[in-house]
Amino acid sequence: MRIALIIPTGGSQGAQSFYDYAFYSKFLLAKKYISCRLAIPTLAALTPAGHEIRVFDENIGEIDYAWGADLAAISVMTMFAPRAYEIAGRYRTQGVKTVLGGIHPSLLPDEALAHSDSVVIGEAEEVWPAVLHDAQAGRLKRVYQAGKPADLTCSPLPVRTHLARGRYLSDVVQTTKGCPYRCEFCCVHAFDGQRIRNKTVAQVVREIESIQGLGATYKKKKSIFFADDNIIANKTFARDLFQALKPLNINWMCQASMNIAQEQELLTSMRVSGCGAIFIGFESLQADTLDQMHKTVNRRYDYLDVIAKIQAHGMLVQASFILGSDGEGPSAFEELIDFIRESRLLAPVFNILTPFPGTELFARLEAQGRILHKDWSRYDTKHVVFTPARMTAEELLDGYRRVSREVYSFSSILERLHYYWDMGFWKEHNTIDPVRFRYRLLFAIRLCSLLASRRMERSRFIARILPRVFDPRVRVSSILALMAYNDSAYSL
Ligand code: B12
Repeated sequence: MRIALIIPTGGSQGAQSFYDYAFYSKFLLAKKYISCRLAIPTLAALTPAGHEIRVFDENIGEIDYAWGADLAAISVMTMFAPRAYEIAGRYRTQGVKTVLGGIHPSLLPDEALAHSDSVVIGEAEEVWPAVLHDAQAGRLKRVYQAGKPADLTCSPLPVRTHLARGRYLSDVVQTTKGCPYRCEFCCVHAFDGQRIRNKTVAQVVREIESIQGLGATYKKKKSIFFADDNIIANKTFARDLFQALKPLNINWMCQASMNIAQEQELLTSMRVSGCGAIFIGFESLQADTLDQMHKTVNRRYDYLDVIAKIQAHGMLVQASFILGSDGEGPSAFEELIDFIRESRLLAPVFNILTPFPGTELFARLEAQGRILHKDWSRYDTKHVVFTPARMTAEELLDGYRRVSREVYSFSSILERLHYYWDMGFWKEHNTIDPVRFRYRLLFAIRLCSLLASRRMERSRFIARILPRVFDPRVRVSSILALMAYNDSAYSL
C-alpha cells in the first residue's frame, strides 16, 4: 500500500505560537521547523516492508493529495484536531481510507470516529501492523485499542529516512514514557500512565548513532530534544543514560521535574554529556495554586534557589508558567513579571491554563459549567477557553499578553542577555563547541538586512546587538531564539 503519514497544524485558525517557528523560517529565509513529531518515525518503523511511505508534515510543507495514497494515517494533538478532521474528510472524498491516532483521538475516540474510517486508541506499537494488514485486506475495523502500555525495550528503532531532515532544526528522541505525578491540568498520566517505562540505554545510543549516520552533526549545528516528560523520573536509568551520552558528542535539552535541583551528581553528568537547557514546569508562584494543581513536587522548593543551583552547572532553566488558575487574580501578572525580572530567567514560557480533554481539570471545569466552548483549535494555551474564577476571560487574555510582551520586549531581552554575557554563562559551551565565524557573519548580515524593515524597537535592538555578535561569550542561537519569542509575543 501507499501510506501517507500526516502531521496536521493549526491551519489559519490558530494564534501564532513560538512553536510555529514562523520567525525562524522568516529569519533563515527557508521553511524550517523545530523537529518532526516522533510518532511518525515510530509508525514508519512499525510498518512492515513492502509498503511505500510518504510523510507530510504541514509544519514544513503541503500535503500532496494527488500522490495516490491507499491509506492516510494522521497523528492528532487536540489543537490540531479540527485540521486533522478536515484532512481526513478530504481524503475520504477521494475514497482513501483514513486512520486517526495520537493523544486526542485516544482520549475522545467517538468524536474522531465521526471524521475517519478508523481510530487507534493508545500507542501504535501493538496495533499498527494489524491496522495495515486489515486495511490491505479491505477490512479496516472502526477501532483498534492497544491492550497494554508498550514495552519500550522492544520498540523498534524509529525510522527517519522518510523525513525531510534538512527542514528540521533538531531531532527528538524519547528514552522513557510516563510521569509519576498527577497534575490536574496534564493528560500525560492518563495517556502514558504513571509507571515509568524506559528503553534500554543501548537502544537510545543506537538511535542517536543512527541519526548521526544520517549526516547529523550535533555540535555546532543541531541538538537533540529528549521528549521524556521527566528525564530523571527513574534516577538509576538517568545516571546510566547520561554516562552513555558523553562520548556521543551531542548538544541536548530535556524536561525534568524541579527536584532535579537537588541532584548535584546528575546535574554534573548532564552538563558533561552535552545538556544545554532543562525545561521545568514552574506553573505558579503561589503555594495554594500548586496544591490545587496537585503539583506537589514544586511545593518544597524555593524557585530562585532552583534556578541558581541548576544554572551554576552551566545549563539554562527554561521555566514554564500557567496563567489563570482559580487561586490567581489580576495581581498574579505583575507578580510574575517581577519574578522574571528578579530571577532573570532567559526564556520563560507562558501558557494560559487549558483544560485538555482527558484531564481532571477538564472534568472539574465541565462539572462547574465553566467550559466556554469545544473549539479545539483554540485549546492551544494561547486562548482562554474557560471561565476563570477570579477575573474575566478578557482580563486573563490581556494579562497573558501583557506578561509575554513585557518579558519579551527588546529592552527586557537585552537586559537579560547582558546579564548572561557578563557572567560568561556560555564561556564553557563556546570553548567546547565554538560558534563558527561563518555563522556569526551570516547572522550579522541577516540582522543588518532586518534594519530595512523600519521596526524601530527591533532596529534599536539590532544596533545594540551587532557589535556583540563576534564576542566569544555570545551564542547567536540564544539571540535568535529570543527574537523569535519577541515576534510571537507581539503577534498575539
Ligand atoms: C516533545 C513534545 C513537544 C515538542 C514537540 C517537538 C516535536 N516536533 O516533536 C515541543 C516542545 C515543540 C512541544 C510543543 C507543544 N506541545 Co508538546 N509535547 C511533547 C511531549 C513531551 C512528547 C511528545 C512525543 O514526542 N511523544 C513520543 C511519541 C512517540 O509519542 P506520541 O506522540 O504519543 O505517539 C504515540 C501514540 O500517541 C500513538 N500515535 C500518535 N500518533 C498516531 C497516529 C496514528 C495513525 C497511530 C496509529 C498512532 C499514533 O502511537 C505513538 C507511538 O506509541 C508530549 C507529552 C507526551 N508524553 O506525549 C507533549 C504534548 C504532546 N504537548 C502538548 C502541548 C499542549 C504542546 C504545546 C501546545 C505547548 C505550548 N505551550 O505551546 C506546543 C504545541 C506545539 C506544536 N505546534 O506542535 C500536550 C498536548 C495535549 C493534547 N491533548 O494535545 C502534551 C501531551 C503535553 C501535556 N502535558 O499535556 N511539545
